[in-house]
Amino acid sequence: MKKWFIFLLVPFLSGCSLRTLNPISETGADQAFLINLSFGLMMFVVAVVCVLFILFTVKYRETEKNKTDIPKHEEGNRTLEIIWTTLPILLLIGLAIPTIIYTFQVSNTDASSEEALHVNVVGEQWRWTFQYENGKETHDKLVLPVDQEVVFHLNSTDVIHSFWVPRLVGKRDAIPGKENKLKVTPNEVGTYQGKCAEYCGILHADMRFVMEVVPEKEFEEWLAKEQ
Ligand SMILES: [Cu+2]
Repeated sequence: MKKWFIFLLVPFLSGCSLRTLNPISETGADQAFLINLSFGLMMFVVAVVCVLFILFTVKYRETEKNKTDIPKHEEGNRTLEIIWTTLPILLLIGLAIPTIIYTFQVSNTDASSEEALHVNVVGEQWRWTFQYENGKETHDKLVLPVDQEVVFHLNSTDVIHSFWVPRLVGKRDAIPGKENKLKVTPNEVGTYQGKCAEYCGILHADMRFVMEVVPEKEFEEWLAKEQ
């Protein structure tokens, strides 16, 4: 087997369930849209550059016929200069507008609704603690009701950690002495993996947790139960 063949096997290594591009929340979907948009714009630029590169290499290559030609001297080309100045500006504006809108939306935890569920999330080397409003506390297991807005209050007792449930929403840091908030509404019942996304010491890779999204009634029962 030739060595390059090994690269064909790469897609089969994708058994990991930490996926970000099929989110179960609207905020996650907005973020996935931003990823797709920036990737799409980037691929557009890559495609244009590749096509022009190939076109010019072929068109202006040296042949027997043009070997002794001296190219015409150009003093600049206003049309071209306007095009390659405005096009990147337009691309960046197209990227900036949705990015700014969605970034402010996800950061605006003050706009959370009255009946939002508040959960304290404490990161420590190397586990997660989740504290509910009634005093219930769990480790490495986060249970949430479906279709209910939740505001996470992130904190840490030692070093900086990063709270991340890939299918729910993007990462947010848990910093000692500073509360970070994250507002999101999970819209699909299921069990999801979460982990610390900031290197925080020797057992960082083991700092995982499980997020269970359950129907409202089931959540109420779970919350009322003794720990
Ligand atoms: Cu950590």
